[in-house]
Amino acid sequence: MTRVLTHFQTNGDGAHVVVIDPDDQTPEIAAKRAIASIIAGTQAIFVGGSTAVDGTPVHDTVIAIKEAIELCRWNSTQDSESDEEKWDVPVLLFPAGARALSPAADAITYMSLMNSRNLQFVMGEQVIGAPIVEKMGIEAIPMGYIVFAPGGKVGAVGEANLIESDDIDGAVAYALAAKMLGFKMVYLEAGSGVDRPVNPRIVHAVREAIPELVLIVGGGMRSGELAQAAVRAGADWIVTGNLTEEYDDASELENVMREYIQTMRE
Ligand code: 1GP
Repeated sequence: MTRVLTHFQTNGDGAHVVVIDPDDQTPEIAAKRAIASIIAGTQAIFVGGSTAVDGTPVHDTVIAIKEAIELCRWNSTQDSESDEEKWDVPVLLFPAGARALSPAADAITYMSLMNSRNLQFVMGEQVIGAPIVEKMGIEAIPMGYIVFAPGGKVGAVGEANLIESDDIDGAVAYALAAKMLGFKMVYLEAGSGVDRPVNPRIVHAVREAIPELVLIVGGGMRSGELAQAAVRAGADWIVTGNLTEEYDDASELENVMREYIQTMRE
């Protein structure tokens, strides 16, 4: 079962993911933001944050988003001019740990924080979560998660040995290790809300080193121009979190995200 992985492999080259932190908003608001983003062109939703959360807000948030997407899909079937495929947007767990799980999700980014000093984030939570995910029967997509300076909260909480923004050899070595370990996706993370996203030169070098893996880049991608630089350097998918959470008004968010995604793809 690799349906969601296929979605990531075939829609890359300038696609957009919204990451929603269940601790920052109610499930209803999360669903509204997800829908506004999808109308604007977002093609996947990650649910999860960098702090350990208990499973309930994660589960409620996943359910609210999934129900809202299904409702929009149904509405689109009633309208001959609207495109039902637009709603083929998977909701993935992007968990901080083994407690942040929900069986309602379409898939889970089964990730290892490769450059953490703490074994718990490299393999510990993964071992605790594996029997739970197996029982839930959701698709697990193996992902190497690599945190760069400045790193933000995830760099600190995840006890990462941050990779400096000019350390191209270091970044490439991690990316190659991710490939050799069998990961299908690699996520280059600079940290949520940071003022310096991952250096496009690093994105480019990693892209060249692992052309067959899905390459995701996030952290501090505040503008369409920054996202465009990462896409031109070879990123398949760009993630934004904070940007989405700045707007309470759905139509305002939709306009901002539409412009962002358009610029990103130019
Ligand atoms: C978090 O990389 C993401 O994992 C999102 O970062 O909040 O800065 O968009 P931002």
